Amino acid sequence: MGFKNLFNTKKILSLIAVFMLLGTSVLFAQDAASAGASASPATDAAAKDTGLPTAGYYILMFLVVCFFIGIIGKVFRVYDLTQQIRGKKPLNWNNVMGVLCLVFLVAGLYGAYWSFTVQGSMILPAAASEHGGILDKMFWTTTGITMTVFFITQILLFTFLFRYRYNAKRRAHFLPHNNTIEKVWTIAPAIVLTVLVIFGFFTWKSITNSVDAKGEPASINIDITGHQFAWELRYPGKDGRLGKTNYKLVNGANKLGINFKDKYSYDDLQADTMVIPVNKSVRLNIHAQDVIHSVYIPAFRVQLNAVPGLPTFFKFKPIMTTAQMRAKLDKPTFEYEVLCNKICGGSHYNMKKVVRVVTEAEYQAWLAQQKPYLTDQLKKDLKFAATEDSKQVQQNRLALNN
Ligand SMILES: [Cu+2]
Repeated sequence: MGFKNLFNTKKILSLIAVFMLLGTSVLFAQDAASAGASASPATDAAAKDTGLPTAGYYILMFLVVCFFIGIIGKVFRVYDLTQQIRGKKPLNWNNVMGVLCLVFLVAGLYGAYWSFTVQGSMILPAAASEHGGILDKMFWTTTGITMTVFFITQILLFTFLFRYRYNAKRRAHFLPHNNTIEKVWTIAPAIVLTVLVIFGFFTWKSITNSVDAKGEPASINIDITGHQFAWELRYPGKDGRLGKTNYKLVNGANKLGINFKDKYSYDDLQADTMVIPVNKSVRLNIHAQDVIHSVYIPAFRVQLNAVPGLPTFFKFKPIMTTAQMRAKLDKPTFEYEVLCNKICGGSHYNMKKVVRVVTEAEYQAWLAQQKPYLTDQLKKDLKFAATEDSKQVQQNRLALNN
């Protein structure tokens, strides 16, 4: 047997397919194993028990479906041939394709309906922030318009395919060009898209308009800093102002690089939970220390990238306390959350913190319990007191020299 016979195209392709199947199965198995290894033995067992199919399973299922469609096609072909041998009318494939188009239309429309009713129930609850309502309105307007267009065009497309399928008795009308049709299908979407874009532009402008209205009390300034893989929060102390930061000052003890020469920084507070009072404007100052992260508070419809070296901010006003939302959703354990919405690395999923919306009194009580960033240890490390002393010494020296 020659070398060529041993390795023909079919054999090589089959071998590649087998290797791909094995490869993906092994990869998926490793993923499950490593996920289990990092967790406790109990969760390890649970991970193995999930019974999630591997990529190989889906590829096999796909091949099986293709195989069955092939068989059905062959059955039709055999039927067609026997009809011809018997001298009867052969199968009209145009009718078959036309009916299949209708079947596809009905199945597709049912699929759209199914995804609306099944996934539709998973959408976010009503916005818990002031600007969130406007965003929701925009979302539903866009969804309404696109869905209307979707249903009309799909129904027309497949009905026309069925209605005007090939018929030997009918001749098709040749339409090389029609300016009116060209104008209609260019101008109509252009108008709709322009309206949507302008609507979005003004909505975004109203949301991100940073200027405080006259007489409006200043927003509560909260710094949120993303790093792999956590969010750090910084609240201003009694002075209501946050001290400056500088990335060059970042070290083990001063993880945010707070410039403690700035007197506003002395009383800056650290917090583990983002607690904010209801119906008060909050200004989130957004920073990142390593890669691009994204501050995302879905319940408030807040999302903005956290870019290293480019501080940004997002102002919003929560309108519903956590307790009110729990009662509304009938979920006693519900919590608002701030998440990272950029796949920023292996432990990206760790980047979440609880956000709790409380009454003003509860907020003040909570704030009083938070610890300052400038701890006694940090004061020692930074020779904070020493600098004050050395200034005094220098002044004394100056006085002596004079
Ligand atoms: Cu991140």
